[in-house]
Amino acid sequence: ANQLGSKEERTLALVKPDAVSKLGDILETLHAANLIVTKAKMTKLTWSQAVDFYVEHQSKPFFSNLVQFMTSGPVVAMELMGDGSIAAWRRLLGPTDPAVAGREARDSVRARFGTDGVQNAGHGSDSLAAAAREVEFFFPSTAGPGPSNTAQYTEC
Ligand code: RTP
Ligand code: MG
Repeated sequence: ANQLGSKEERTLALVKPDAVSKLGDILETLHAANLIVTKAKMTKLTWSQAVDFYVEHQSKPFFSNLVQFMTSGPVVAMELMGDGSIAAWRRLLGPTDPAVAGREARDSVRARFGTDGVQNAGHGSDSLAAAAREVEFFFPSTAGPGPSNTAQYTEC
């Protein structure tokens, strides 16, 4: 079956370190939008994990600031499921820059909880392929039994 637009579409939502204290508000926002949290994990990314996660941005001028920020405290990773969840969650996040979000999407997560252009409260996968990669990144399905399945992530 074609997953595009299906009720079972999944995406990866990250609550970035600057917004982890607002997790309750963000869960309320997800609930109001009929997005279901099907997996969740709080973890502190290592430098190398943050570099891997954002490897597509490695040549951008903000890359080291981004990795510094993403490793500055715990993040909350969630798999979301719902009709058009990839676009729906990015719409709830709002524009990348919280200052722009404050002008153009005042109710968005980034307008409400973002800090600045790098510290912008949340991340959402931007395609079906990215969602598949990013859900697997935080919730690997291939690891066998035993502690190695989870030991790669730091407890908070
Ligand atoms: P994300 O990937 O985190 O969901 O955000 P996005 O698609 O809206 O933005 P993207 O262009 O993919 O950028 C990834 C993250 O890098 C930081 N950033 N800083 N200072 C800057 O100009 C700048 N641009 C991007 C943000 O944390 C952004 O979410
Ligand atoms: Mg992006």
